[in-house]
Order: sequence, then structure tokens, then C-alpha cells
Amino acid sequence: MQDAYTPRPEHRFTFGLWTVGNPGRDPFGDPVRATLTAPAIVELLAGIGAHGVNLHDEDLLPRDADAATRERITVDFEKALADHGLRVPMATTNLFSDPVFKDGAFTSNDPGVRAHALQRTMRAIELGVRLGAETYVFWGGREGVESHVSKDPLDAIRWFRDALNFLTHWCKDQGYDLKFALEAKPNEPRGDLFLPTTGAMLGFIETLDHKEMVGVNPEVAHERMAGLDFTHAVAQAWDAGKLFHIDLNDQAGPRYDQDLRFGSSDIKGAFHLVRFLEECGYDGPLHFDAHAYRTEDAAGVRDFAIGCMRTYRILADKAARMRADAEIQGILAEIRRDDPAVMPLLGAYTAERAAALRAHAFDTEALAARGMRYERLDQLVTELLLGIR
Ligand code: GCO
Ligand code: MN
Ligand code: MN
Repeated sequence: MQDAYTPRPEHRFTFGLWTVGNPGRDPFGDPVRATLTAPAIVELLAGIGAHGVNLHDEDLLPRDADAATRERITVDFEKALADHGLRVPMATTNLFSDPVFKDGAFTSNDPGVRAHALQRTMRAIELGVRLGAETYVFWGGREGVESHVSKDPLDAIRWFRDALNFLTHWCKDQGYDLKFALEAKPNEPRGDLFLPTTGAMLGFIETLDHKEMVGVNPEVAHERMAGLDFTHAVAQAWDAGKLFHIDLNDQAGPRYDQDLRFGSSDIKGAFHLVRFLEECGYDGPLHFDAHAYRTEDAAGVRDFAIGCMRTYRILADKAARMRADAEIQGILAEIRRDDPAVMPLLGAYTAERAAALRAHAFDTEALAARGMRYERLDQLVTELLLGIR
């Protein structure tokens, strides 16, 4: 079906090899779908209008493959990308599947593991750069604890900082023009992960040697797992100039990471997010870190991927409708109307303004009595989303 919401490469939609390639394994059950090769995933994504495909090193290259095998697989993948016109905007390292990382990677108590994690990441960055990636994601994976006596959180933060400082310096020495994007998650697979929210990451980034090179990769599900509003986290990242990448999916509240099809659970939350991204000027990749229900076969995976992108496009259209809706805009203008009597009191600090503000007589009863019309506003937006405006 072709319509106004059909995804096209210029819409900047990307998927991970691990997302559409997810064979449906979970902690309780075996895979339910055949494993797709990387070139097959490239073909699938190109056929449905995606812009790019992202990967962990191990999504493409088996951990123990020899140099010749790695080269052959990489060349085959590059050929598929070229044949289908797909890009690799982001790459990352799998620092969580190998048993060596059972106690974390950059924050493992074992210095041998910490050093090995750096080596793996350097090699994976080389692969990402070769494939043309501009953003390199760091998701902590197993950087956390179950037993809180096992690891000093100050050590963990220091080790994580040392690792990122080392890698930013190394990238600059290599002449790589790469941005790092840190992805927070509150828990899973560890009981508690370090730097658990996007806000925590934003604070941490300010302590890094090359902080200009480092931003965030917020994920819908991860903030929701912490009971937080995702759009607020994204807004703070944008305000800080740190929204380098984004992981879109959906999540029904605080529980295990569900990685649901975008907009499939909280459609209103997805709308607020899309409206924000479309209106703030974000022009980075729109990456779906989600996977199809375990009930699906290959056709269902395709439905899932198309669904993620279509829902985004439909919600972008709803955002445009909201901008053009006279009644909604009228209420917003009324809510935000200026009060000439107090506007002069609200500028930047001056001693005169502080003195005037200090002396001003506020009619707090009148201020408190004002109805804000949020019920009407929210209902209008609900009706717009339900398709009758
Ligand atoms: C998760 C994470 C991962 C990361 C990926 C890229 O909860 O498993 O969201 O999917 O995004 O490893 O770094
Ligand atoms: Mn996730
Ligand atoms: Mn993610």
C-alpha cells in the first residue's frame, strides 16, 4: 500500500540488525524465527523505505571468526549496502553477551576485563568507521550490580569515565570524526545499572575530557521503565545540545524492557515525542530499537517494521494538524498570553528589576482563580488523535 504515510529514505528511519533480525528468543523460550543474514536484512529494510541499518560488532561478525572470515562477511555486507542504497549511521559494541562481561565491561571489578572491553571497543569502532558510521553508541549492558557491596559506585563511575576518556582521545588520534552517544537504562540485565537515566548521563558527560564529542541516545522504553516521561528527558538532552541519536520503541510502564513497536502502547506519549522531534529541529537518525512480537513469522516482522515507520509519519502529520487547528492554537495562545503589568518584572536580573519585583503587589486570588482550560485542550488533542479533527 502506498499513501501519504509510506516511509521513504529521506525520512531517516533506521533499524538495528538485532531488531528486525531478532529471532524471538526470550529468557523463557527458544527462537521462533529463522535467523536472517545481514544482507537479507539490508534487502528487507531497503524494500520498505528505511534509510539505514545499525549494528553491534557481533551482529555482523561472529565472535571467534578468523580474519579472513571477518573480511569476507564485511565485504558481503558492504556490497548489500551499496546494492540497496542503505547507510550505516550508527554502530556499537556488544559488551554484554560474552561471558567475560558477566560483571560488566568498563566497570568490571577485574582490570583484565576492563582492558579487554577497551580493546573490543576499539576494534568495533574501526568496523563502524569503515562502514561509514557517524555516531557510536555506548549502552552499559551489564555495567551494574545485584549485590551493592560488590562494587563501589564511585569506582564504577570513575572506571566508566576513564574508558570514555581513553576512547575519545584514541578516536581523535586516529582522525575519526565520530560522536559518542551514551544510552541509559535503569535495570536489566543487571539489578541496578550505573548512570540509570538520560539525566544522569547528561550530568556525567560534563565530567569528560572531550565532552563536546559525547551526547546521549535516549530510549523510550528505558525512561518509562524508570517511571519517567520520555519527552521530558529528550527535551533536556536537546536543550543541552546533546541529542545525538534516539532509540524509538514503546513500553507499558515500569517492567522488563518490552521493545514494542513504536506507538503500539502509549499512542499519546508517542505523539508528544514526535511533535517535539518534528518541531525542535532534530535532524538525526530516527532509530527503532524494537522487535516484533514473538508470535510473528517473517511477514509479521515486516509488518512490525513498516508499522513503526508509518506510525511515526502519521503522528508527524497529526502534529502538523495540531499546528493548523485554530481552536487548539487559540487555547494555547490564551494560556500563554502576556500580562503587560508583570512582563517587565520577568526579564534578566538587574538591581532595579529586583527592587521593583520585591515591591510589587500581586493579586494572588485573581491569579489562583484563573481556569487554565487544560481539560478542553487535552480533549481536543485526544479527538485530533482519534481522527475526528
Ligand atoms: C537494550 C538496549 C540495546 C541497545 C543496543 C545499542 O535494552 O538491550 O536498548 O538494544 O540500544 O545495544 O547499544
Ligand atoms: Mn532497550
Ligand atoms: Mn536501545
